Amino acid sequence: MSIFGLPLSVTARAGTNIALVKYWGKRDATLNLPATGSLSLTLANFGSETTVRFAPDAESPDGGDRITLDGTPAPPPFAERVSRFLDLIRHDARVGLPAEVATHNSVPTAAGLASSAAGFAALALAAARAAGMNLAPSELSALARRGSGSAARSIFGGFVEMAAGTQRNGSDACAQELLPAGAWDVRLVVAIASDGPKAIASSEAMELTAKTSPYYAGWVQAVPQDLVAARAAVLAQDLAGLGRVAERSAMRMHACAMAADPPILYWNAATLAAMDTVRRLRSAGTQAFFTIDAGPHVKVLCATRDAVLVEPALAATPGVLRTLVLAPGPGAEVVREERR
Ligand code: 2P0
Repeated sequence: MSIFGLPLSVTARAGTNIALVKYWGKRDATLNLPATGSLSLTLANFGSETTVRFAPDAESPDGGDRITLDGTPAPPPFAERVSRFLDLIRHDARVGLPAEVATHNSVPTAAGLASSAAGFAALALAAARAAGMNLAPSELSALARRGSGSAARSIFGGFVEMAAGTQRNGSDACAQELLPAGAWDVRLVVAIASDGPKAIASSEAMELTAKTSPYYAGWVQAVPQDLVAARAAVLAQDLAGLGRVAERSAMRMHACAMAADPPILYWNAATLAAMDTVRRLRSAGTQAFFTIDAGPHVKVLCATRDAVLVEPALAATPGVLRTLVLAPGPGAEVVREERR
């Protein structure tokens, strides 16, 4: 934004992240405040790039923001969610202009690989800068959280911890970096277990779980100990310690969701087979540990040198469609700024 001259167009990039201590449930849906903290790994080369420009000529034919996703007009639910998020920035920055938003994803949208984490992190950074706001990283993280809880973590690189916060306005419900991307030589090997969209969107599934699962209170109560153990394991670069917490956190999150009414089950046969592959690898002496998000895919944490064993074992697992080997990556960053 500029009062003088041409509007500022800002392009930002963010990587997706995978939680090792899961976020599943909110304490406030309006401010999107999580019920618990979470801990994640931000990934390289697997995310979103978004360009934002607030300007009078950015208005779409129907009078709203002009929003594209991978070069074509964004589907209405996506565009509405983005516009609602931009309204927060317009309010805070006192900008009364429509925005032009062009998002490109290198994460398959809505496949349980967290495209919203990278998407809202990149959008928060690009839109805040384009609106002339100068936010500290923690403020940017709290802003990204309003778009999607997991996006708060993608503002930072490497291993990241998200705090549940205690303030009613959510100002302390933000993430911080625990260990930068280059500090620990690990990989996440992803076993893609289906090509379809997820069975139920995570926001909706979390709400249903919180309302109907008898295990929800136990889940919320158990997360803080997992965070203490996972944080210590990250700082000590203790793979077995971190892996043990990650598997337990994922199993508890899914157990809690499975006990909702109606039940939420994200797994398929390939998910179970891949979990079995990880256990067999471990029995044979390879340190590998799984986590599973709101979808059937299995993500396996291992040392970089062991990815050459883990990847073929997952690729040969019945029902696994393909595999990806992902490295830790940086936090959200501005890649281009121009006046046009
Ligand atoms: C996580 N997930 O910690 C958990 C584990 C999925 C499974 O955060 O409602 O898309 O937008 O705040 O961030 C996915 O939830 O939910 C997620 P909203 P979000 O990664």
